[in-house]
Order: sequence, then C-alpha cells, then structure tokens
Amino acid sequence: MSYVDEVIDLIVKENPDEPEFHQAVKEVLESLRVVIEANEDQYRKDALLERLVNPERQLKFRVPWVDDEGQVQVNTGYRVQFNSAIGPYKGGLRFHPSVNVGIIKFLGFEQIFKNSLTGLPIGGGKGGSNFDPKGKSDREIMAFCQSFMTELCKYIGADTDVPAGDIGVGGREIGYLYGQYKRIRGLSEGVLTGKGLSFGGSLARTEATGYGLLYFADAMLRANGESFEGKTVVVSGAGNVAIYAIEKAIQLGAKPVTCSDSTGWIYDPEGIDVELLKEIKEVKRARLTEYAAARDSAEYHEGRGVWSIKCDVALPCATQNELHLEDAKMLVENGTIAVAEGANMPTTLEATNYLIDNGILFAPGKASNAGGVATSALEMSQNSQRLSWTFEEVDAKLKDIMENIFANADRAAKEYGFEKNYVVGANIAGFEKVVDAMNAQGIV
Ligand code: NDP
Ligand code: 2IT
Repeated sequence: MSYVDEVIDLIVKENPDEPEFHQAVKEVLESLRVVIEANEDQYRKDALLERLVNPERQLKFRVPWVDDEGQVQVNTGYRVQFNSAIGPYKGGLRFHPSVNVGIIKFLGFEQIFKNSLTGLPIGGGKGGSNFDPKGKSDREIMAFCQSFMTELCKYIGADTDVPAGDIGVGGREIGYLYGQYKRIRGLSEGVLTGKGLSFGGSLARTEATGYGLLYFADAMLRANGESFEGKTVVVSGAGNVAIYAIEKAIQLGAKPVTCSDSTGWIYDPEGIDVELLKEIKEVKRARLTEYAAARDSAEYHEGRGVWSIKCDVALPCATQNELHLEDAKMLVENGTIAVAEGANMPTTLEATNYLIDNGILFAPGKASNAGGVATSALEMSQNSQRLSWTFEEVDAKLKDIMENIFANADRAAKEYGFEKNYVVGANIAGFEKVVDAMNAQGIV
C-alpha cells in the first residue's frame, strides 16, 4: 500500500466520528501524492506524514457560565495547536453549536497550509466552543468569553499561540476575550488578532478575508483572460467574509446578487445593497427577512438555494460542505466560469472534482481565504513594533500577498504537471515550506 493510503487509513481508524477531519486530510494528501511518492522512502522513515496529521497538542476544557436567568450553563472549549514548524500557532476561534473536536481538527489542519502559503511566520492552530451566540444578550456573551479565556489564557501568548475570530466570533467577542486575558495575565500584547482599533487592532482586518478572496479570484480570472467587470456573482453567507466579498466584488465592477444565512437566502437581481446588509447583520444582528422587507427588488427564500441562480462566479462564504455535487452540476449547466472559496472547505470532495473536471477555475479556501489570517499576521507585526499602519498600507500588502499566493499555487501546479489545478498547486506550495521547516528542526 502506498504511504499516502496507509496514513489516510490510519487517520480514519484512529479518529473515528471525525468525518470533516478525514475529508481535509484526504483532500490534502491525495493532491500531494505526486510529491510524496517521489520521496516515499525518506518520508516514511521520518514518519513525516504521521507527524503532519497528528496535532502537536489538543486541549479540551469545561466552560461554565451563568445565563440571564441565573442558570449555570456548561459548554466545551477546544484549542488544537496543530503545527508550529514555521511560527506560533495561529488560527481562529469558532463559536457554533456544531463545533466538536473533529471540526476544530479539520480547521487546524487546513490552517497549517494556509498560513504557510501567506509567506508569513505563522504555524497552524484552531479553537472554539459548541456555545451558540445566537439570541444571547451582551452580558451572556461577555460571561461566556470571560470563562472561556480564564482557561485558554494558560496556553496562549503573543509568541506561542495567537487566536482570532471565525464563525460566531467577531469584534465584540475578541474585545471581551482580550480584556479577560489582560486582566489575568497582566500583559498588553498581541495575543489575539481582530482587536478593536482603539486597543491594537489593524485597519483592514475586518475587510481582509472578503477583500483577499476577491484579490485572489481576480488574479485567477486575469491569468485566464477574464475579469470581474460586468460579471454576475453568487455569494453564500451573510457574515464577515460574505459581506466584504460582496463589497469588493462591487468595487471590481461585478454584480453580486445573492447572500444567505442559516435560515434562508436572498436573491436581489438589482445587486446586493451592501450597506443595508451591513446594517442588518453587523448592527442589528437580525435575519435576512429584514433585507427583503427593506428592498423591493429582493426575494427571500427559506432554506438553501443560492447555487441555482445563474452566475459567472460563485463564492461560497458560509461554512463547510455547503456546496454539494448537485449544486456543482447546476453551476456547470449555468455556464459558471469560476468558483472561489471564502469559507473553509465549503465544497465537498465530489463537487470539487466535478467542477475541476468540467473546466471550472476553482480556488481552494486555504489559498483564496488566506487574506484574513495574513492580515492577522500583519496585526501581530504592528503590535510587536507598537505602530499602526494606514488602511492603504495594509490593504496594499494584503493584495500583494494574495497575488503571490496565486502565483505560487499556479507555479507549483505547472511544475508538477497539473496546470490550472489550483487545489494541487496550493497544497504542494503550502506543504513545501512546512516540510522544509520540519526537516530542518529535527524529530520534534
Ligand atoms: P460569521 O459568523 O461572520 O458568518 C457566518 C455566516 O455563515 C452567517 O451568515 C451564518 O448564518 C452562515 N452559517 C454559519 N453556519 C452555517 C450553517 N451551518 N449553515 C448555513 N449557514 C451557516 O463567520 P465568517 O464570515 O467569519 O466565516 C464564514 C466562513 O469563512 C467560515 O467557514 C470560516 O471558517 C471562514 N473563514 C473566516 C475567516 C475570517 O477572517 N472571519 C478567515 C478565513 C475563513 P447565521 O448568521 O444564520 O448563523
Ligand atoms: O480560517 C481562518 O483563516 C480564520 N478564521 C482567520 C484566522 C486568523 O488567525 O486570523
């Protein structure tokens, strides 16, 4: 049996009930097959893949907090410190009822390669909780964040592990988490990114993932003789990534016509009004029904369905496994030319393969959504220097980083005979640097 297949089997056997983690490992190792087979004896002797797929450390802890009725609630907290070969563990915190150890491990594993692709010195990690922030008061959110950080603060620090936001964790949560870290550890340091601008946050971090996605997709389109000008774009999600993807798409001359949340979706053929969307989601924290109520051109539909709308470019920006094989078939039938992932692993393996086999330009999340974590690393640099850069400076660096990631994925794909397969290209380019760093540091 080949080394790749052996390690995939091992992961499935040793980590039962973690399908998302299996999926992420399979996607990466399958596309690295060509590189691994060329070095199989050495890698096997060094147990390189076993070290790559097993986290350096995995933390699980109890998070008790008191709700507004005086009832004590108990959630589970996680932090998976996956790989520190190229720098301190870096990656977001997700607060969502679906969170379990397998979800955090899939996200942490992806983060290793994503962070490597940014070219910045950050290792891979991820964390979160099965806490559901929906419908909670500000006081309840604060109580939860303080309890979560009371435990997490023992394991993180500006030079060891630097968390940030992800689903359910935005500026409000990062503020409460940072306040509690500082209170317990007595340190004003860049231990979290995505901080408020008044206490060490970076300009453009809020916009970074969505903007970066469009910078990457634009580079991919241009390399293939296309552009965003006049294109119809379909977006899923209505959170941080989706909102700023929509905003940048409009700036690049495209027309985004959809967005979605966990209960339904909007089709607005006149083009999404991004200021209205921000008001509803960032300020009021309300449902998308309010968008349809405020805008005559918009239709609201219950459930899922954005991929049925005819478009040139599709941008999945909500969550994992939200674009299935049937959706991929509809996109191909509707003449879509590109799919670029804003979320982490939003496209199933079957759907990804179908899109690539049908000649769709496909940008994998670990490359195309790396702008968020890249700008987090820029926030860390500013914190270390005790300086703040302007919006224009950070945005220019972000654009440069995204164009470099595209160029590196494109180069690696060509070098190994997989031209235009940016999944293979991104995985190889990300892997090369991690392996180089792991080899140089010996068996640790
Ligand atoms: P937010 O919490 O801001 O928004 C998430 C959006 O997706 C919401 O509209 C939410 O709807 C919807 N959503 C979440 N879970 C589900 C679900 N199970 N089914 C349907 N819809 C769902 O998160 P972000 O925008 O930050 O994150 C979106 C994706 O992007 C995630 O995959 C995340 O890992 C990834 N990502 C985020 C980065 C960042 O910097 N924030 C960086 C790189 C990747 P509702 O409001 O109803 O819950
Ligand atoms: O998935 C991701 O890359 C993020 N949620 C951002 C992580 C970060 O550290 O900014």
